[in-house]
Amino acid sequence: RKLDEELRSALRNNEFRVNYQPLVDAQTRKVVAVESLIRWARPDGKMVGPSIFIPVAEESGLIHAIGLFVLRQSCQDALDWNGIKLSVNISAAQLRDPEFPIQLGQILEDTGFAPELLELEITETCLVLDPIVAERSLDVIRGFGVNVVLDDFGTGYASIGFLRQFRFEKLKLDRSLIVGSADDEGSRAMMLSSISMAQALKMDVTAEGVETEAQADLVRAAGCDQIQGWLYFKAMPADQISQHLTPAS
Ligand code: G
Ligand code: G
Ligand code: MN
Ligand code: NA
Repeated sequence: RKLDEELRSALRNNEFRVNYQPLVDAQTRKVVAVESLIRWARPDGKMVGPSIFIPVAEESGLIHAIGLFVLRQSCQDALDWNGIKLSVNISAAQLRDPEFPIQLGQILEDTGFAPELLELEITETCLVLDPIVAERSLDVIRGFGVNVVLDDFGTGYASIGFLRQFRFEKLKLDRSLIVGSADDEGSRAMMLSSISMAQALKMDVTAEGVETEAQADLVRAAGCDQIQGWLYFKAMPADQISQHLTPAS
């Protein structure tokens, strides 16, 4: 209740910030995309991470307004970034809102951001809760040219049938699959078979949470397309992204 009210006033007072974590091409190691990650800069100077307040925002319904803020800010910021992709996290509640595709279309129109460069990261929870509405919305969203990415793969119950039904353009392997992969045979087997499966289904694959060269070597050898993790970059404010991009030729 109290946090809920604080979030409302945070939104009114413009206290949310969007940071961006670069993703690199597994082979060239050049930055090919960024993921938007929200932060709350409180008036007392504290920075609060999304795992604290996103669940509260989801419960109170404030996630709709916060989510639209993140999308608009991200599309605006990414206009300057030489055509790299922009990946934005979308909550289940947002995807279940029938107004969402219309609002997304409006943001694309207002900002002039190229829909082909936008990816929405969703988790399987969205789809399990309400597969009919989700599929209808995803059709509209894809009609704009926006890609759909399954986030946090390896933490839930996504079946192969499920992956085929929703035809995601990309799969993001959760960092729990990566962490053990360099020294634990079970994790490595799961990581390798997830990558093979994604390739068989013609999906791009990103490995998340890569922190060591050993993990990067492993996922690169397994055929991962992109790598995201502290080995290469942490999330940073918008004004620090350009310096990490290769100039457009
Ligand atoms: O940046 P960090 O690791 O603290 O993020 C924690 C969680 O918050 C992750 O699961 C991430 O997907 C989620 N998250 C970050 N930014 C956003 C956002 O803008 N919208 C939603 N719905 N989730 C976000
Ligand atoms: O759920 P989602 O995949 O959207 O969450 C992304 C979160 O993972 C962000 O909060 C980001 O800060 C965090 N993250 C990104 N790279 C790394 C990493 O290399 N190690 C760890 N521990 N967390 C990471
Ligand atoms: Mn994500
Ligand atoms: Na993830």
